[in-house]
Amino acid sequence: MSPSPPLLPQPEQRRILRTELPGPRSRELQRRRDAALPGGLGVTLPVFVDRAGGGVVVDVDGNHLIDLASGIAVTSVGASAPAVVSRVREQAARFTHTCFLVTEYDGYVEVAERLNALAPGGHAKRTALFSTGAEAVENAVKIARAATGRPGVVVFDHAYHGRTMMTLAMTAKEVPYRTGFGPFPGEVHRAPYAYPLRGPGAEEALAGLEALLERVGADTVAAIVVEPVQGEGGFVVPAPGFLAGVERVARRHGIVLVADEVQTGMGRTGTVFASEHEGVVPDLLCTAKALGGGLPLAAVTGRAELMEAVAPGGLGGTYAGNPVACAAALGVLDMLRDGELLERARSIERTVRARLEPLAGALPQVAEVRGRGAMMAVEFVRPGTDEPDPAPAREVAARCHAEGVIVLVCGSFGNVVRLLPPLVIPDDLLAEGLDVLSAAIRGACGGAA
Ligand code: PLZ
Repeated sequence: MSPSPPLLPQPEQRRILRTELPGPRSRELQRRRDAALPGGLGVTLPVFVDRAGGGVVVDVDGNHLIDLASGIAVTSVGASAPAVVSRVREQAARFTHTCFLVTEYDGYVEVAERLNALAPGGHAKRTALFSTGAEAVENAVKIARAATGRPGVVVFDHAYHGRTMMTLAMTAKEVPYRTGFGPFPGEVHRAPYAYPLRGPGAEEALAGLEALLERVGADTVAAIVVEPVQGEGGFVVPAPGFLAGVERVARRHGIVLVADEVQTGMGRTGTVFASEHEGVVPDLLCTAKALGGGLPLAAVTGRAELMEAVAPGGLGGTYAGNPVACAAALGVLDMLRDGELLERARSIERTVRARLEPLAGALPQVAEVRGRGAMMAVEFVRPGTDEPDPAPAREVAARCHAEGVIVLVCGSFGNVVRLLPPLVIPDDLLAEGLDVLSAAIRGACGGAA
């Protein structure tokens, strides 16, 4: 057997534009894509990637783009972190798959042990692994129903939980996620989320939740599923007291509190889990995205007595907890251990606020700069109103993309530009990305660049 080749050095951590974006090779690949793939698969920036790492994505035309997206909050430790890549290579050489339901391997157990230790709360915990965020959320619902014997699921305005049928029933935004795909599973009820910019406040939203429970019968509700900071819905940090209030309401009615930390988890917000910012202890915690460091891995971590409510054979999946993905997760968990990446997330928040908050005062279209840690966003409105305006968000993103900076748009109204840089992005690259973004915002809002 030939020895494995050395790891590639990290791509040069610098923005380099060699062609217009997308360049000729990307455009050629895009033509093939358009002929071979359905249009229902959208794309943010039609650039094809050759390699990626640190804070840079290198495309097939040799352009180095600044990555402020991390493949939607996945590559928090970088897209080719040696701690992940070397474990993945080693595991892939030993075996790629057995199906954990057929014969077992220790990597799965170690990921579970480490998530049990990291998740908030000192109670006994268990972890079951899956492949995608939606699958984790679906399984949390199954576990909550099995444990309570109740059917109902409460979710919130602006929520996003995935694209499978149950998680689409739980997701709030109609276009493009749900349109044409119904009917969806029933027993899903929607309560108000305390969205500081658009109201209601924490107390009013909690009263709305109580009123909903009164209406549907609290004793028919198995789970309240909440994103501690909303992701696709607009990077909404709930008003202080809201999450803790939701936890109190859930406890009062014997309802299982499920935190969907698919986007917020694994250090993204400056703590390992965003629930920690308000001292909330979820009964079940869903993780995915950054957990696998780029490989598909998801988890439900929760109270032992709830997790044990499902009969043998009730949980699983052919690929659930794939050994190569578990190896990657162990690399991610190693990198999170000393707290340095959590501090990086907090420092990214300080840098982003210092650079972007002045724009909120200077430009009437910029309603708010908000977020936690390395999960930051800018919301746009029509000047002089609080009416959401998607046009500047779209234009800001287009200007950034043309300049080689990858940003994403989100929000129920499509009017939020969000930043999810890898936590390992070098300071100077982040600063340059923010310079491009600030100029794009000024340009799109008619201010001087
Ligand atoms: N819960 C909070 O953010 C995924 C969606 C991308 P999957 N968000 C990115 C797209 O348009 O499909 C997400 C999330 C939260 C669940 C999910 C679902 O995770 O791994 O995409 O299934």
